[in-house]
Amino acid sequence: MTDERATEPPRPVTAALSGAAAGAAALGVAELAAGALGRASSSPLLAVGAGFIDLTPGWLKDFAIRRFGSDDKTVLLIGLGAGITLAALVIGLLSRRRLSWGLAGLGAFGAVGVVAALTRPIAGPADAAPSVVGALAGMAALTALVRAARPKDTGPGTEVDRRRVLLTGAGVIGVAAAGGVSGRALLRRGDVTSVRADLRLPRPASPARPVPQGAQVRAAGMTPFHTSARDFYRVDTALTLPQVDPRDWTLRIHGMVGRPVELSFDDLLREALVERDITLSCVSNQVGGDLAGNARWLGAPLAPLLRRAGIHSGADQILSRSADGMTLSTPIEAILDGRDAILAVGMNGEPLPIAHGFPARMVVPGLYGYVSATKWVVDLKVTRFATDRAYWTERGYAEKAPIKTFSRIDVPKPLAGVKAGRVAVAGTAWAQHRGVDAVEWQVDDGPWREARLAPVPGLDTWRQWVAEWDAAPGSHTLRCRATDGTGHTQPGHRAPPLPDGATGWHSVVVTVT
Ligand SMILES: Nc1nc2c(c(=O)[nH]1)N[C@H]1C(S)=C(S)[C@@H](COP(=O)(O)O)O[C@H]1N2
Ligand SMILES: [Mo]
Repeated sequence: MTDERATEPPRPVTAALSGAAAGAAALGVAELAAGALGRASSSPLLAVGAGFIDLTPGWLKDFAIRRFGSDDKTVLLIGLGAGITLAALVIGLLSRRRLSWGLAGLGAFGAVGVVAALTRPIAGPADAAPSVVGALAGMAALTALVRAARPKDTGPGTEVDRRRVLLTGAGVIGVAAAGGVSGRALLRRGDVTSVRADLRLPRPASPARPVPQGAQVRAAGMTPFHTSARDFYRVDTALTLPQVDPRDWTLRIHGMVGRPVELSFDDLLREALVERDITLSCVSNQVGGDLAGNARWLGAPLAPLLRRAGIHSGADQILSRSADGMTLSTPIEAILDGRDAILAVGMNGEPLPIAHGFPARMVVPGLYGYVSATKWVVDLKVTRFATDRAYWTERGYAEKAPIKTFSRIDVPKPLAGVKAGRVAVAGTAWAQHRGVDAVEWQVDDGPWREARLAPVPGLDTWRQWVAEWDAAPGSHTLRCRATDGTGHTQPGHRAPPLPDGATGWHSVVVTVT
């Protein structure tokens, strides 16, 4: 009798690899299903990744941004991939003991995908399908692989049919790859890159004020006054960029209003557009950090749009929502007080880049991005802070967050070596909508001295500063602090970004030889 050997399970390596292959087939087929649906957010991989982002508390977000910057999402996806691979190997090993255990493991995976996809803010019931179909495909693949690897009774002894194992394995990997590749290709159907490239924006009814001569400090390594779209920092929770076609785009203004409004993109372009230089900055920016950028925005003023809808008294918040379900809350008074709060469609003379909110985003000078700068915006609800809470507010950030008065040293760079003698010390300061009235700088613990301020077109952009330092040999610490238009000076006390923006003086250590 050969019963003993006939029930002998496949070798551990074969079993583990079978699990990995079955897992890959599950993900590949799920991608294909997500592609067929045309909904990236229904892909279990992306839905689970997005779920992770949503479960991230404020302090961990600040940590991830500090450590990985704009690569934070790549790091998340790599971690997720490693976790899934490990789990799939374990599922393979389990199936060696009993196939049903392996199948249960794949089923559990599918269930996680279903929950993640259905809890996305923009989910519909169909979004469960890719995880279900993927899990079923993975189960079929695992069953086929385990059967193929089972030793067969060949009369004189038992033997594993290696050819069958290899062919089955190749088939499963082929399904995984074909599913993944075609799924991704199908998802690219919705890509709006070419729609954006063909879009022509109208000229502004009110052009930007010219940038005064000298706004740009001439010093090697100095930050440019205008930030190009390519160099502009990016902070958002979107794992895949929302692809919003302007032909389908509408903006709803509703809630505590007399007449709800729905605007098409063409309606928006018919408004009297303004062009303004405005510096955005992120609440997660650390002392000395570079999560800020200054661009020329083209857009429709928000105040008249809201007034046309007829705001009820008692409303104090605009809860804005993006195409991917993100919510941000902005105090109504900041939008109505006369500042250039706009629904932007253009950035630096072009349609908004997709990563920066194409086709429309909010820009409100003076407020951190998370309470004002909604990208891919599709909905404005007029409401009250007491009624509705936005995404980051629920994660520990302040409800209201005016940008704090900030200055940093851009040159010399930290730990730079410089020659003794005349050295240009220069940097960037901002206090949007209050303006920067002074920047002082200090060497070691010497006296504070006033730097020369470069001219600016208005209160809503950052302002460059420069000073001449007679540098003596040795190691020195340079420090700076700004004072805004209300007379408030940036405090030396170090506070972290959470809950309403970092404080502290920026310092740079340099070696003079
Ligand atoms: N839809 C959406 N809009 C968003 C965010 C987001 O996560 N989703 N992040 C906000 C934050 S925290 C900041 S600082 C700014 C950054 O804008 P940028 O990426 O164009 O620099 O966008 C804001 N708008
Ligand atoms: Mo931000």
